[in-house]
Amino acid sequence: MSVERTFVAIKPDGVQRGLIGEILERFERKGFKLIGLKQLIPTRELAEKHYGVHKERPFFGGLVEFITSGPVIAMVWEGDGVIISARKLIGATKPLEADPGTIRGDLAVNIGRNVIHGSDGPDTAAFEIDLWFNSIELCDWTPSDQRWRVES
Ligand code: 3AN
Repeated sequence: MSVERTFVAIKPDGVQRGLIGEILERFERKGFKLIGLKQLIPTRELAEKHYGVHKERPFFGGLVEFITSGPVIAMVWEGDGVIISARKLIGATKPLEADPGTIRGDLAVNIGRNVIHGSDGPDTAAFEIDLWFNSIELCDWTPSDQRWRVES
């Protein structure tokens, strides 16, 4: 398993519901490394680029309205296999189908208010990290307890 980076965002519903701490804690406790973190209200241009693959879908307009409706917490997490692992921590897109123990399984009920986004593959992760962050906002560092998480 190789060290990867992925883009994760707490959507406006997660921020408004006070779930930032709970969500950050799940990624920290898993052992992933936080490389970038910021709060912003996405512009329409950013939202339309981010959800560009869905632009022909009937829910695209509502999705863009929703993601631009308030603050979002944008993050980059790093670690072995973090792209797939983050998707597992997040759970299925439809919260009612997400397993208990996952973020959506525990904290959401509705597909249009599913709290969190995570990149779905290496190409998407690279695209989304580049879209949401400048390189100066990404911090490469070594946690002091790193040797207790991964074998060197
Ligand atoms: P995921 O976020 O799990 O990768 P995608 O990429 O299929 O899921 O969909 C992106 C976002 O679009 C979802 N998180 C959800 O908020 C929204 N979405 C997907 N399908 C629907 C739908 N049928 N109705 C409303 N919103 C949807």
